[in-house]
Amino acid sequence: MMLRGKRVAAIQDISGLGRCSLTVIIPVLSAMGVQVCPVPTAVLSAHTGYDEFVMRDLTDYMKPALEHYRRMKTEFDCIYSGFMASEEQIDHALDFFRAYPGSLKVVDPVMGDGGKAYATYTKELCRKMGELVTVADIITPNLTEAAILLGEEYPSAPMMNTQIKSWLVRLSDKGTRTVVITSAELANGGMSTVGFDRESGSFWRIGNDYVPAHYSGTGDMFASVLIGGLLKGDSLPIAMNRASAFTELCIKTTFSYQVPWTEGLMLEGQLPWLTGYQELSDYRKL
Ligand code: PXL
Repeated sequence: MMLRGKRVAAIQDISGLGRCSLTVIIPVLSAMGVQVCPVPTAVLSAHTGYDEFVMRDLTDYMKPALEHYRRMKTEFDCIYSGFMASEEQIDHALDFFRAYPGSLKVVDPVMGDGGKAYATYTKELCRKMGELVTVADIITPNLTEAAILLGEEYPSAPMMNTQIKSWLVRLSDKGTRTVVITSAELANGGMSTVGFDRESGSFWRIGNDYVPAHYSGTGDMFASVLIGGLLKGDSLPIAMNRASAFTELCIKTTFSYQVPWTEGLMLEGQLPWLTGYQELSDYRKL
């Protein structure tokens, strides 16, 4: 086999304004030395959090693109899906995952934030996302998405460790080996990123500094660094640590400029952090 670096097929939209999905995933993974092969699902002038945006749906591009990669016998080390514009796009994403059973399969079940589903996410689309997570090796919901997937109310108070652990296990029961939940506020630990690896039975927690703001594309950044770390050989807690640390750095940078949340994270000046090798050990057992 030809020697090459790691390659990720990213089944994601590209939004002009607002730094999310491919405009975050490509720079982040490239800085980590991982090649991104974009499979664009839609082109938007700005993400759906803007009052106005124009969009061109690329659903009919997904199947021929997959067929082309199959004909070429293209190998992918990872297939990674995120924001989905329709149920049909989820069916095509399922075909991608099934076509590459040996790849690391990552589903970021993008559906909402802050306790609410995004405007374009109907009940049916959320139900279909529940189908997509069952084929993944790793899922990275935020707390809102975890609640939607489990049919639970968004927690109105900080969660106890026993409760968040049971959410992690119940999500893993859907068929996923590794579950990482972001933006979970814990009674014993504050704002945290938590993870569970079913094979080893281990639970992990990374503490996050609270910043009174949220920005679009934060979940895309977290998942991208997590994937880059895992593909480069990080253990799960170290990859979670790397993803949290870089995301926190970008959040704090952006917060200092007081730009609107819609603009996303000011990552451009921070990319060198990813190109160097950071020794990390800020994880805890959950
Ligand atoms: O970051 C998630 C995301 C990705 N793509 C589009 C979005 C969003 C979140 O709103 O609108 C188009």
